[in-house]
Amino acid sequence: MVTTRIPTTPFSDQRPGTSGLRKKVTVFQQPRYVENFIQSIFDTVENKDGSTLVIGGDGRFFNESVVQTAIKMAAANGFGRVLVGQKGLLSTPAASCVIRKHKAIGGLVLSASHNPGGPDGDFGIKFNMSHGGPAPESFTEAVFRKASAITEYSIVDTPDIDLGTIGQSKVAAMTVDVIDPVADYAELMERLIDFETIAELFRSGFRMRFDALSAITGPYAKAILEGRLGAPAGTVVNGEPKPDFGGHHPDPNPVHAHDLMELMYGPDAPDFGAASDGDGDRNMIVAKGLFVTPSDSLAILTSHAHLAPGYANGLAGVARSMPTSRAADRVAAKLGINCFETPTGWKFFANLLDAGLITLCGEESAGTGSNHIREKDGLWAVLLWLNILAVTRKPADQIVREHWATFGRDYYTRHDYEELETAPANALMDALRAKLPTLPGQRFGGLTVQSCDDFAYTDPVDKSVTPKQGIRILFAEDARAVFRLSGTGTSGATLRVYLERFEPNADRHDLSTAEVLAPVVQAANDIAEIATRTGRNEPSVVT
Ligand code: VG1
Ligand code: CO
Repeated sequence: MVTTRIPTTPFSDQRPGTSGLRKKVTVFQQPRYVENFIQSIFDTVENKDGSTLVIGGDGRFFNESVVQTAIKMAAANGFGRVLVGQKGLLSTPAASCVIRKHKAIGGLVLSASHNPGGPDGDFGIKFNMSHGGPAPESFTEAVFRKASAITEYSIVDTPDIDLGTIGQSKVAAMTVDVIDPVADYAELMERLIDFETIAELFRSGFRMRFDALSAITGPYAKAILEGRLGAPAGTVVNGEPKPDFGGHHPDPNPVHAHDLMELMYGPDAPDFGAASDGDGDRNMIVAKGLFVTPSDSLAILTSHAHLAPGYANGLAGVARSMPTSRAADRVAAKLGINCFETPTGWKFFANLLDAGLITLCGEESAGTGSNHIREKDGLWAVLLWLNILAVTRKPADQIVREHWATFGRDYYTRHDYEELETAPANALMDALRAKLPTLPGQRFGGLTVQSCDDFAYTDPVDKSVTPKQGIRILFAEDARAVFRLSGTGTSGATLRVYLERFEPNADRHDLSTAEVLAPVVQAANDIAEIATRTGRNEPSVVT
C-alpha cells in the first residue's frame, strides 16, 4: 500500500461552529473538502504517532464514504489503531464512551446532529479529545487556521475496508478494529442505572414509547430497553437508522416529534414517552399529557439523581448553559452545591467535569449529561428518568408537578427565526448590543428591564475567556429574555430567542406557557425590533 501526498488548496469556510463543522452535504461533496478538513484536524492532534483513533457517525447520507476516507487518511498520518463502529455507526455518546474506555487520543464524530439528513440535507465532522468531549475552541481555531492554509493531505491508496463485519484488519501498518457500536455503551449504562428495578417496572405493566426518529439511537434503545430491560417489542419506534432519517427532522422537540406528542396527549397514552436526535445526544421527555421542558428535566434529574446507583453518593455540582432556565439553580441551592452557567455548546462542560466540579449538566436544547462521558447523552437521560420512576413508582407528570410545588415553576419557551439573511441578523445583534447601556429601567410590554449584558464566560478551571455568548435581559418581574445566533445552522442565520418567567405561586402552575410568556415575548420583540429588522412577524419554530 502506498501513502500518497496529494496537493490541495484551501477552502475559506472550514471554521467549526457550536459543535464541529456543519455544512450542506453538497458542500462536503466537493473534491478535497473532506480531506482538507480531516488533514487539518490530524495536523492539530499532538502525539498521534501510534495512538488510537475512534471513528463513527450517525449513519446519515455520506457517512460511510467519509468513514472510509478517514480510515485511509488515519493510516497515512501515523495512527496505530482505529476503532470504528460496525457499518461506520456510533452515536455521539457512544463515541465519547469508546474514546474514554479504550484510551484513544480522540475521535472523529461524523454528524450534523439535529439537522436534517439525505443528499439535500446536512453533514458534519467534529473532533473529540482524549477525554471524550468536543474539542475546545483553542483546538478548533487551530484547525481552522491550518485548513485556511493547507497545501497537501496524506492518504493510503487501498480498497475500501469491510465495515460490515466485526473484527480486525490492517490498513498499511495501522490496525482497524470494527466494533459493536452498542456493547461498550450498554455496559456503561448498566453500571450507572438500576436495570433490575426498571425491569421490574416493565414487568408490572409500565408502558413507554421511545421514538428514535429513524436516527442512530434506534439500535441502542432496542438493545437496552427491549433487550436488557424487557420492555415489550414495539416500545422503540422508528428504530432503524436511515440515511435520510426517513424524512424525519431528527430534532426531538414538540414540533418535530409531533407523532409522539400526539400519542402522549391522546387517550391511549402510555406511561412515558421519549425521543432522541440524529446522533443520539439529545433527549425529549414527555409524561402523560405533559411535555417536560429540558430545563425542568435537568432540575428534576438533579434533585433525584441519587436514586440511581451511579449517583448514590450525591452530586459534586451542576452546570447549565446560559440560556437554560434557572430551575436547576434552585435545586442546587437547596442541595448546597454549585450551579455553573456556561456558554451554549457541550465543549464548555468538559473542564468542569474533568475537574470534578460538577456531576450533571444540561442545555435547554434537550441535552442532558453527566460525568460518565463528555457528551450529552440522550438514552442515558431517558434511563435515569426510568430509574427515578421505577424507584418512586410515581407517574412522571406527578414528579414534575411536585417539583414545581417545591421549587416554583420556570415557564419556558424558545423562538427560532430560521434562514434569516446573515447581514440583518448580525445587524440586529449589533444594535441590541449597542442599546444595552440604555435599557435598564426602561419598560417594554409591561415589564421593566432590571439588568442586561452580553454574556462572557471565564472558565473556572483554565481561566480562558469566551466573550459575546448571547445577550441576556433580566426583568424586574423575574422574567428573562436571551438572544443569540445559532452556530449549527447551514443556511443563512438563525436567531434564537429564549424566554422564561418564574412563577412561585402553586395556584399558577397549570397555566398555558404561551399566555404566561406573552408579555416577555412582546418585550423581547420590542427591544430587539425583531419584526422590522427581520421582516418576520412569527418565529419559524416555537418549542
Ligand atoms: C444548538 C443548541 C446547543 C447545542 C448544539 C449542538 O446550537 O442550541 O445547545 O449544544 O446545537 O447540539 P446552536 O448554536 O445552533 O444554538 V447537537 O445535538 O446538534 O450536537
Ligand atoms: Co445531537
